[in-house]
Amino acid sequence: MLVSQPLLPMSTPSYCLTPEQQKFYADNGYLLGLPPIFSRAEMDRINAELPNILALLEPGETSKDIREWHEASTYLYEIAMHPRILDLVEGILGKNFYMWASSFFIKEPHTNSTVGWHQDAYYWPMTPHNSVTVWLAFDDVDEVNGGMKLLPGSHRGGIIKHKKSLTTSSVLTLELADGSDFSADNAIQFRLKAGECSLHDDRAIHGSPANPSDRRRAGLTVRYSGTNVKNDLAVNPNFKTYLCRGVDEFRHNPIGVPPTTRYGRPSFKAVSNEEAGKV
Ligand SMILES: O=C(O)CCC(=O)C(=O)O
Repeated sequence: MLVSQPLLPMSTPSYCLTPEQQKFYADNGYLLGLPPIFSRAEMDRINAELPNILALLEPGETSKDIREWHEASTYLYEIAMHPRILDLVEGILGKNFYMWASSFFIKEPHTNSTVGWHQDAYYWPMTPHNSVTVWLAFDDVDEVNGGMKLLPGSHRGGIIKHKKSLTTSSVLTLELADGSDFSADNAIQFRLKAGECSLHDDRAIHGSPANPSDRRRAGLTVRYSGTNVKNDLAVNPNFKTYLCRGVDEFRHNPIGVPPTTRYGRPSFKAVSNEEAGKV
């Protein structure tokens, strides 16, 4: 389907992070309590179009295989590049940053898939660590339907070696063990309404349990990095950047071409450190 009309209005009230929120993020590695990115009506429209993206999955694939489809789908690109989101990210990364990844974490009701404790940075061949994830809630998300948990301050403790997942329920193949690698005792429960988002640092330890509830738990992660961050193309050769704000004065990375089709999937697969056999 070619682009007909935009999914979302682009002229929006902007919200800038306060100095207190910026300090909280720097100290804790995450941010909650932000004003909604999208209204209920906007989220309804976004959710109504989600099946068109899921319909592009091939036999044997799951929603977890939707990685970097913003490169071929204006539906996802519009969300990922929406000014209300970019305003928040600018408050963390500063004037010059790009968007480079998007993926869904969808847990249907009564499903046992989990996300093992991990640090995103362990999976990504990117240096230095100057990346933030926006986790946009497509549903109301809480402790009942498998909402994410994160260990405050863990982004300041360095990158820990991950081991092969012990449980088959984790959608990730590498994880950290609560109790031996770290302690999750002080982990914070993320709660979001549909249309709200959280922010987290690429080194923060986080994960999420299964969804035993009657409610779906769907979120879209979009990843942004400062222009000083370089991807190792020997690991992830199809890496593409979309400049969000400012200028790319470093020119470390290839530049992507915005999509022109509402629902599409790229012909390549993104490659993590683990998938490339580097960790
Ligand atoms: O959705 C989740 O439960 C986990 C998300 C995640 O691991 C991430 O955003 O990096």
